[in-house]
Amino acid sequence: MIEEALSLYLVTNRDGLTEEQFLETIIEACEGGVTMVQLREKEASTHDFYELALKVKKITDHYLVPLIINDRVDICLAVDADGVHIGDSELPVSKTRELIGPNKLLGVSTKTVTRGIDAKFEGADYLGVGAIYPTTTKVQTKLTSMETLTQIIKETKLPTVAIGGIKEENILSFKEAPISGVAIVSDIMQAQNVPEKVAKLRELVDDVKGER
Ligand code: TZP
Repeated sequence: MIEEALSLYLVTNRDGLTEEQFLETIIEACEGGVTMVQLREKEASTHDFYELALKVKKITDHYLVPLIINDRVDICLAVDADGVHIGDSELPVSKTRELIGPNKLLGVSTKTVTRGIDAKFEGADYLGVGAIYPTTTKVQTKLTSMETLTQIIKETKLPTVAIGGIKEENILSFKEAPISGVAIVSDIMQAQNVPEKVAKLRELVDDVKGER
């Protein structure tokens, strides 16, 4: 299930959108064929994050698309999301697993094989690796090479999504990397025609995965 759910993973960004436009974008992305949604809120208060997560969950539930909460175990549990995605600044992976229990998904960001292996043994279900390409999305990150991405996947044997600067024009560059999918913010959130964009991205990622 996770292998399919990671195919086209929308990571949200509310910048420049009203709440209505934001929710509409998620609806259109689900209709278009994203396979998982991560609600990523870096500045919202706990209360606002919770309220927004409830609204997003109504949408993702309707489309049977798994919802992952970025960083916040408490929000994940409070809205009964499908999982949480954490990085180096959050609780340790093992503690996060303990808190969410065995049935929720746990994603971990990593840039190294060592961190990936540690994450696996502490209970990660999947890894997020990047930024693979330069990104315009507000994030503190360094570039990770295609070689490192491939090495992380081969050595951890965990389902892995690539992230960072991924768009329609460069998805096919992942043909040689054994990714489970791509995680995308701006190419979807800023698309003029979201369903059309998502359908095209889905076709490309299915093509990349289908090669194997
Ligand atoms: N982590 C590494 S790069 C990134 C995150 C959250 C942002 C990716 O955004 P975009 O717009 O798809 O480049």
